[in-house]
Amino acid sequence: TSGKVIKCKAAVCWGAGERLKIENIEVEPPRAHEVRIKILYSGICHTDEYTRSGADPEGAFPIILGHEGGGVVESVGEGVTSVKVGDHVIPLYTAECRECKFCKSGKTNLCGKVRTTQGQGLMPDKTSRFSINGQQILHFVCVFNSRFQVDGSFDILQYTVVADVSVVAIDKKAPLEKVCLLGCGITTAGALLQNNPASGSTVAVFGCGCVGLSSINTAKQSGHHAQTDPGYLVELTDGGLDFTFDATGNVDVMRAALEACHKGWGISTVIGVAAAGKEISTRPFQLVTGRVWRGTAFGGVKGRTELPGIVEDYLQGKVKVDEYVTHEFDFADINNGFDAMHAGDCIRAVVDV
Ligand code: AHE
Ligand code: ZN
Repeated sequence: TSGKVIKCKAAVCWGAGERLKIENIEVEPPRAHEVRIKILYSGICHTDEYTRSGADPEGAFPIILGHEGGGVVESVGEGVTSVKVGDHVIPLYTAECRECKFCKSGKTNLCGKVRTTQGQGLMPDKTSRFSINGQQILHFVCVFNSRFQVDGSFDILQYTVVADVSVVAIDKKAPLEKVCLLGCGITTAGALLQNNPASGSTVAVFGCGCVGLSSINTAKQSGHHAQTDPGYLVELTDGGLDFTFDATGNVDVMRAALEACHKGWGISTVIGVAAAGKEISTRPFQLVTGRVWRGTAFGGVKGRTELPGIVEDYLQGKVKVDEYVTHEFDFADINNGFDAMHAGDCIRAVVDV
């Protein structure tokens, strides 16, 4: 298949608020510094639903959603040295080029190299690798949910194309149907560790989806006391928490999380993604009196440098992943995976692409 267009099926969202439709699409080969990946599994994240629903100010259509994938490198474009055909990989919605101002700063995991085009649903050269009868279909962040047939054969394969700075090879021993969650939810929850909390700190996490629950485990495993009941918090902690996290995306909850922080030193970290037009507010006095309001993406993790180590930690039982997969769906039932997120009993649904 290397160097050839692959014909396949993909779950396409044609417009804001529409259900995904399974369509025949064409996937072009990777160009220079691009990687074509056979995606085997993809988790469904609230951010996929957020964009599908029309709440994302950057949302553009038609698009193929998905950004929590696990797969195998099918082919690489010219100049790709970081991964090779056959590698097991996780695509990264937060790239790591190691060359831009952000990457070189040593202060952030955010990378500037592909962010602008990624937000437009395009590859770095401002084009898409996906099309339907010549009509361009956009990429979402970096992964591609699809099931498709290579010309004339009955093989079921599934592919996406990403920039080489947006993908990392991991240990082949790790089950991709589980560690795909490290492509977003579980890794994002590592936000706690970014604050270098002293052992014994009090931590509250607002929002108990994949990110929230995993944050609680991170807190517990690093020797902190985690609580999730906001009503109980300020009283219980004699003045407030050392650290709080919003994993809801609800701006009122973000405010509550800040204000549940201890005067003088409490740090509240925003992880949740809020809808278009939403803004946060609090009395400035909350900050004057020493609370810090901050945010983080992808848990502050530099994907290419750090994700392989997180996979090793998972393999050694130090990072929980399997526990968060509560639902599994076939590709044809992908819309049911989106419905499951609204039903309340779903931590993560993984699609067998
Ligand atoms: N496009 C939105 C923002 C979306 C957003 O905040 N995305 C998260 C990843 S969500 C994963 O589930 C993020 O980390 N963003 C960092 C980045 O560089 O986009 C908007 O409001 O415009
Ligand atoms: Zn996500």
